Amino acid sequence: MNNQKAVVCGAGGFIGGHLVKGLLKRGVQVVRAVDIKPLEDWFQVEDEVENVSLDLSEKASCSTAVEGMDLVYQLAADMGGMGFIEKNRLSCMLNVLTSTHMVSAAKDAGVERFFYASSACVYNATRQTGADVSALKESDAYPALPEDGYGWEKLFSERMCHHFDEESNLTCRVARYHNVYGPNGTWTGGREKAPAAICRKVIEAKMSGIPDIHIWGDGQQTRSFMYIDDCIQGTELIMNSDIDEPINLGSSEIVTINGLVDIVEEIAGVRLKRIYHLDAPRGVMGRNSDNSLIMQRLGWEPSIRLRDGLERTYRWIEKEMMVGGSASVRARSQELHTGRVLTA
Ligand code: NAD
Ligand code: GDC
Repeated sequence: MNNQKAVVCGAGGFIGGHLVKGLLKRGVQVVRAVDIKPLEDWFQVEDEVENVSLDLSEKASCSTAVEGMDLVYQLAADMGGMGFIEKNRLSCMLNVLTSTHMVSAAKDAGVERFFYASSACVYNATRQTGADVSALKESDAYPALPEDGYGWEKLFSERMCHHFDEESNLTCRVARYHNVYGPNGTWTGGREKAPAAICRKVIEAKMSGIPDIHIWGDGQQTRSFMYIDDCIQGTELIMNSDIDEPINLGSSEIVTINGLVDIVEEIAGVRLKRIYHLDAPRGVMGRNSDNSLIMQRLGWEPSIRLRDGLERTYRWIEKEMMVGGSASVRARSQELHTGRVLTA
């Protein structure tokens, strides 16, 4: 792979930023990194790469992004955690422009391999109604009843990739990521997912001296969370494999949201009063990744323990919040405490 040229799209975001770094470390020649955000807003920037700001919802920009490339990693999407995707279904659906123009431009440019980042949100909602849900296997995406907006777009784009793979010379690989967390991700602002949000809320409580935590839902919901290093390794394995159908890339270590809070409290050395918001965005009641297929095909599955990944994530967010200053943290905590900002 080392003399092949790669572009990472969505490189200014969480997973894309780590992917550029991970590929470079493994000797892949990442030539280009692309994101719609201005460079100063990227989470991570690698100087040895050509870093470009382009709006990939436009076909011409996609052609520029993939020009001269052998490998394309398509992670660009307007997305976030439940707080974002439940209220921005249209923006999520419009990601179809980016996904479609990207795969089409890659084919036109004679790219060899195309990776598409799909999501566990493609799975049929009726299979995720209880906390004690069975782990989702790949076939559980059909008959289709995915998360409205975000999940429909991912499912449609998966199928688009499938047909490009089937009917053109472009080899497409698709991973269904299950909730990914780690340092250098979004931890505030409304797009953050539960692991980062809970770390931030615990740190806010500690710094402000207000010993409460606001939790969305009743805390009994279950999820599995994949640490970023496993995500990057799995992405590379899937990209280089002969797996021509969408495949789960997620941890199978299931935890309740209350259990997640327990772990973060333990890392922080605090116990907080829990306040549950039953009308806050909750998503499905239970979700876990069935890893039989990835084990069968790759002999590998994500294995970083949640406790270990959360420790690293917590320490990183804590550092970020120190830089932000404890005064702003106190003010923010105060807002949360009084219920004026429920979604943050
Ligand atoms: P992220 O929001 O941190 O990164 C996505 C990046 O895409 C952002 O930097 C954003 O600016 C960029 N982008 C959005 N629209 C664009 C456009 N039109 N042109 C160019 N760039 C654009 O998200 P992430 O967590 O790094 O997720 C990466 C990919 O993985 C996404 O496709 C996401 O849907 C998928 N995914 C992520 C998770 C997760 O838990 N993080 C789970 C399932 C799937
Ligand atoms: O946002 P998320 O991590 O996304 O939420 C997980 C659960 O944690 C939800 O039930 C939510 O109500 C609960 N929760 C409790 N408190 C909080 O403060 C909080 N903030 C957040 N964000 N959640 C809280 C995600 C999608 C992604 C993606 C992955 C794929 O759904 O948002 O875009 O594709 O799934 O697995 P989640 O796991 O529902």
